[in-house]
Amino acid sequence: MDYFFTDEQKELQNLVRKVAQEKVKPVAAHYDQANEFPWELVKLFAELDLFRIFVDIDYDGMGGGVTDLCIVTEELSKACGGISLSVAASALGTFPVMISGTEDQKQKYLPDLAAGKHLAAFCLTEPDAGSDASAIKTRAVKKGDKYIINGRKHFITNGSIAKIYTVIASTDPDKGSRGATAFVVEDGTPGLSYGKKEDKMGIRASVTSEVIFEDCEVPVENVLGKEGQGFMVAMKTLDKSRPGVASQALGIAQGAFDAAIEYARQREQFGQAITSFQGIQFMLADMATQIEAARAMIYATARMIDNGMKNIARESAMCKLFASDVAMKVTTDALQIFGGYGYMKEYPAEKFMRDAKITQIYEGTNQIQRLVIARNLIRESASMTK
Ligand code: COS
Repeated sequence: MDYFFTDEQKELQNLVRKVAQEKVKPVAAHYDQANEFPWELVKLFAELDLFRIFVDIDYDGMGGGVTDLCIVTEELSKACGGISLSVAASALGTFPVMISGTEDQKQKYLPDLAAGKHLAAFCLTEPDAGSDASAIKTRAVKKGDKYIINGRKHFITNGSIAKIYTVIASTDPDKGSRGATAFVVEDGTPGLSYGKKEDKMGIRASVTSEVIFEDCEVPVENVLGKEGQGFMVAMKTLDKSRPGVASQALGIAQGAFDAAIEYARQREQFGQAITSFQGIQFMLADMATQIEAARAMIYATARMIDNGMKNIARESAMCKLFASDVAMKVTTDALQIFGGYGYMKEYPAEKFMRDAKITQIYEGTNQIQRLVIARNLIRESASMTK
């Protein structure tokens, strides 16, 4: 299918596809097994300007928006869903500055993030506030020209390796979601430390850890948007980044499909390649169709976002819901095509399946995506009948 990418986007796609297949794929199993962050590859991605593509041109970015970020994430995820996250998670941590930052904040933080000199991380989730994001307990108390932050964020992608943390904390607990405020906190700020590094089922090349604030002082200049707008900053950030998770799921699904069809062409049973059996053919046909449907939805939504469409919560949630469910189904079927070999770590199928699972969970579980979609549908229906 043709997604009508510009010549520049096709060039980007070809470049990242080549890098993913030649540099990422051969080391994906190593980083997965070692549970290690791929600093060497991140350096390469920075040299190739992959951290620049989604950042606005005024701040040393390339202005490629969500579409180009999805192209990069899809291609890298075909080779490794964990390694692709080094770019995608930094984008998630960068979006709050792009969405709500002042001119000074943008000038201060975005050029280094665009250069890949620094990574960013987004800190919303807490041990007791996952789906219920407005239940955060991390407190920020204003004292003169500073805020003192106390609390614990967990399951933070890029936690401990990022330089820039965009943090949602409560400045007025009585006000719930209207009492949250977004901040930028830099690595090295006294009172900021890192806790447990998670040992995960999948995306093991990505670092996930606790981020701890103990009397962590940040200047008032580090507030993103206005006090009390933190929940909205978080929601707008997630609206913009969920198509990125969807493209990660898409890449993982495509990678698993490519491995499965190649294996099926070579694997012989009953004296013939297993691709000659209708049981396998129908599985391949369904997998490819689902992948293409996810791709169509993701790039249509990404284009919509880049064209400035305001209310994108529903479409963005739809992308993540659909693509991550496709990834889980396709990677499970790919493993089935590999049969017993698929269950073994020597073959790539089981890693695709492990990496796929998180896409149904993070940046909002798929149950939360359904809730977002339904609320928007009902609101829209009510406004049409008024
Ligand atoms: N854009 C802008 N504003 C939004 C918004 C969006 N997409 N979604 C909600 N808001 C606003 C609402 O308009 C409301 O504003 P007012 O108080 O001015 O009316 C406010 O935010 C609260 O919204 P709502 O009542 O819908 O909040 P809920 O507590 O019911 O929760 C969900 C909303 C469940 C959708 C939210 O908590 C969520 O997305 N949870 C999942 C979080 C997540 O993805 N976690 C993963 C960690 S990040 S890796």
